[in-house]
Amino acid sequence: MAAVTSAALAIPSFTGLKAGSTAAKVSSAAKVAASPVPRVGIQASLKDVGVAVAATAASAVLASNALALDVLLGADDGSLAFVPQEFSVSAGEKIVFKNNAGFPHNVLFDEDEVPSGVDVSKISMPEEELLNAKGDVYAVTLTEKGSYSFYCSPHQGAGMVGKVTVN
Ligand SMILES: [Cu+2]
Repeated sequence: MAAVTSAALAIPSFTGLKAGSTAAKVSSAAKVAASPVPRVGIQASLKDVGVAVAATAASAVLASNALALDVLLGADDGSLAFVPQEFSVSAGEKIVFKNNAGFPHNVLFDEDEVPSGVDVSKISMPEEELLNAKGDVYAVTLTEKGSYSFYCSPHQGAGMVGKVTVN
C-alpha cells in the first residue's frame, strides 16, 4: 500500500518539474523564476506555468528598479550623452551607469560641483579606466544630500555631462 502511494506521488511531481524546465527554456528571464515554478502545483497546465513565470519576472524587475536607478552611457541613437542627463535619487540609492552606445565612456564627478566634504575620487571611476563594451556598468551610491555634476572625460567637450540631485 505504501509503495503504491509513493508511486502515485512520484508521477505528478515529475510532471511538475518537466513543466518547469520547459518554461525555463522560453527566455533567460524565465530562469530567474525556475525554482518557484514547481510550487505552482501539479494541476497547472503549461499555459498557466507560463503566466506564473511572466508574473514573477515582472515583479523581479520592479523590485530591482526600486533599489537602483539606471543611467545609460550613450543614447540609443548614438549621441554622446547620459540618459537621463538630469535626475534625482534618494540618499543611499544605487545609481547604475550602463554602457550603451558611443563608448568608451567613463564617469567622473566634478570636484567643484559636489556637496562640500565629498571626495570625488571615492565616487568617480578610476581616472584611467574606461567602459569599453556594451553592458559594462559602473555603480555608485551617494549618501550626502545635495547636487552633483559629473561627466565623461573622453566626451566632456561633446557635451556628455550630467547632474544628479540626492534627496
Ligand atoms: Cu562618453
